[in-house]
Amino acid sequence: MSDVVAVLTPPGRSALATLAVHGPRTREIVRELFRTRTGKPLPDVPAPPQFWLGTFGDQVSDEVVLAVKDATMELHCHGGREVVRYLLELLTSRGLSEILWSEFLRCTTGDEIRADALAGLAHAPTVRTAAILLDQANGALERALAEIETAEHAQALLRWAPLGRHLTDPWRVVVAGAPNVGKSSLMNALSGYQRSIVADTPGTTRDVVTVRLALDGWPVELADTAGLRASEDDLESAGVQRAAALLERADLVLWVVDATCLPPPSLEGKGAGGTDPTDATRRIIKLIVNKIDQPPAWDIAAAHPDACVSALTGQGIPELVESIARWLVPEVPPSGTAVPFTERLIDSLGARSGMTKKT
Ligand SMILES: Nc1nc2c(ncn2[C@@H]2O[C@H](COP(=O)(O)OP(=O)(O)O)[C@@H](O)[C@H]2O)c(=O)[nH]1
Ligand SMILES: [Mg+2]
Repeated sequence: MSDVVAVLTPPGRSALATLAVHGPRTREIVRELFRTRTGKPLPDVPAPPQFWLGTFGDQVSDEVVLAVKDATMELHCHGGREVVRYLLELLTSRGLSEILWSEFLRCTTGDEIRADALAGLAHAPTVRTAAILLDQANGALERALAEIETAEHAQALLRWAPLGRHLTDPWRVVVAGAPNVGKSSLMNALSGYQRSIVADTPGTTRDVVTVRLALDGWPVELADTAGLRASEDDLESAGVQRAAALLERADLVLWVVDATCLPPPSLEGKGAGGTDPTDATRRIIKLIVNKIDQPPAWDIAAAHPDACVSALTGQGIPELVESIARWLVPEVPPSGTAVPFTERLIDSLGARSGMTKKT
């Protein structure tokens, strides 16, 4: 194994930066470059964990805190780009290779699932998703995988695959429907602030507007689409095409209809996709009746809507938020549950359960 260095903090200016080093020669190299505050070198074999305040570098030297851990050492230094670059150059000139922080996690934890879970944690958008990833970093999935004996065991783990896919990536929720039914207004009501253009003229939303939200702790990317309507206007047609593409990759479509407008558009293609949990293309479509603050122009109950709201008055919006969370995550795993959270893990479980992935 070679000697490696990785910057653990994000690029850019900040108060502090952290560099981590690992490998057979790193201790010797760090001893050569590090001086404690009293000017002495590090003791021969510092027993971890230890923290030293000192300086690092031979000519220009910067103040650092050196953390000696079991398998690695960390340098906590000033966060300016030039300081970080100087320290990196010092270390690479002595033979260390610079690698990405995510690769560093892999080669120092020696446990791929833990490394992936820790890397995923950096991207977890909500506390709720971070908590599930922490469980996996702490071994929930590793233990469950070790205990798999039958195809049924693998299948049982796959039950959480649809959730596992969204621990770092938001669920995509698309607000769709005919022009003027109140899609942009609904999106604004859900996100709690004015975001899309709202107007009385059909076709005002010419493009796709997205906003990221946490609904009941689940990360959601909400997209407002141009009305699905053929148009002479080229600009708007482009928006309609993008909307169709967006619908293709949606996890949930909120199909909005207008309570005050006859006739209620038909709900073509309503219904969920396949039931195979290894299939990432499942899409749920729900019928949302909007403008219920007005007298209805048709028999709403007969259409069996999934939610009735008024984007204008906010009536039914809290209930809709709850429903969306439930549609996306019908069952919440108890803490400590093994959740497969990468496509690679889901695929290999799929193979062990005898399920074939749909293409
Ligand atoms: N009365 C009422 N009007 C609404 C409601 N939601 C939207 N509207 C109005 O319907 C019109 C079209 O809304 P908009 O959100 O732009 O529709 P979109 O074309 O589907 O995005 C606007 O004049 C809105 O103010 C509602 O819940 N009740
Ligand atoms: Mg609109």
